[in-house]
Amino acid sequence: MIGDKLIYFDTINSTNIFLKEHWKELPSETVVWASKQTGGYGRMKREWISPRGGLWFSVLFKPKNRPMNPWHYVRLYTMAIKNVLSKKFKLETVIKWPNDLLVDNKKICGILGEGIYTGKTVAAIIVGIGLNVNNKIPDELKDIATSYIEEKNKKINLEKLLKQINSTAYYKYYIKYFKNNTISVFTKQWINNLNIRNGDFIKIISQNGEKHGKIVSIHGDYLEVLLENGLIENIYAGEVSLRKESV
Ligand code: BT5
Repeated sequence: MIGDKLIYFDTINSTNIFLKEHWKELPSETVVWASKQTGGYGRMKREWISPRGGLWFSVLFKPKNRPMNPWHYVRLYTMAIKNVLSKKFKLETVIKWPNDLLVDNKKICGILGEGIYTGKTVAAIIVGIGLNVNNKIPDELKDIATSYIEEKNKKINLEKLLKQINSTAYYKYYIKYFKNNTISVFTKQWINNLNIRNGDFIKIISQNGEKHGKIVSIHGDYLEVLLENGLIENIYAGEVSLRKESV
């Protein structure tokens, strides 16, 4: 089961970095959890603010006969956390493509998947989960982020929450769908839970600037988008941030 091996730190630079340094000697499904991170990061090495009170953890997967694409494992955790927050804690969230959970358009959870390659094959996948739980949101993030305590004015026991998330990920999704012939069923479920639909107008923000377009079709790892210049382009999950636009 995910988390049978659990490594806990009071304070660490980043739980993802720990697994990047130790993945070789650790078994698949090891969980590393820290009460506080001093060097937490997100995609494109953006800072992830991780004070005490939040749930900061990473999971190691060494997939044998299982899908190799790190994005499947990011999706696994968006679904598991959405499910646990709704069923056990009465907090509804929406999944923002490709890796966030939002409450009223504010980010409560961000997930980062990283692949470790030996040559061209993936030897390990590290999924880092940042969930704002009992932590107050600092002023600089107030407009874009929220936490469970800000929404509900209640606290959650972090160790119990961690176990609930991992067992939901494992029993509800991982052992059912994480096989090469059933993963597409899971991806479809995930797409149905997204806050975007075919036909939505979106703004795509990447390192090369902004583009506007209309979604033609939604896939796990990319969106097919009709751009303003009339061209259809595939927008890949690793590269862009999306802002939904009204017409
Ligand atoms: C993510 O990146 O959303 C993935 C974050 C993954 C963090 C976990 S914590 C455990 C593990 N160890 C790590 O070092 N990382 C993982 P991205 O989509 O790039 O979003 C980053 C952006 O979110 C930042 O640029 C800020 O705008 C915003 N942000 C930073 N800290 C936040 C927080 N605590 N809550 C909400 N938003 C935050």
